[in-house]
Amino acid sequence: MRSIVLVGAILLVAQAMAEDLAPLKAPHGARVYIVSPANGATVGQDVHVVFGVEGIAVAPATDATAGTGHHHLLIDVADLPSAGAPIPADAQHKHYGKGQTDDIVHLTPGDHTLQLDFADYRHVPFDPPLLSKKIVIHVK
Ligand SMILES: [Cu+2]
Repeated sequence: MRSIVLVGAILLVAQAMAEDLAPLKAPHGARVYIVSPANGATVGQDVHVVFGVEGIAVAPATDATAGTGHHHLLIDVADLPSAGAPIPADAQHKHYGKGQTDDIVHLTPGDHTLQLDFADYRHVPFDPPLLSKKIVIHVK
């Protein structure tokens, strides 16, 4: 009996959390793009990646102002982060929660894909998601 009550309480909390993470609407016309490197570029192992955004403002993750968000760089990510949940934080999902608009990433020789996913202060992607084109670079 007690465990049923406990499970019920956990489900209620989980439901409340899921509702809290409903994706925010992306401003109409907003777009995100990789300024450099160019798609198909051959680069050294320390890659300067410059992030571009239009129609939505960059802000630190501590800033919940509507119409703002921060960049996430997806490195060799095949499956996009799911809607309604924070983007994972690991070596393949880099967060720029201070509002950075570029980074130098160290990559191993070979082909790699780069893609930006611009998300809100909760690290949750917008609806529709603000994804850059996915580019392929060749690392020497
Ligand atoms: Cu983030």
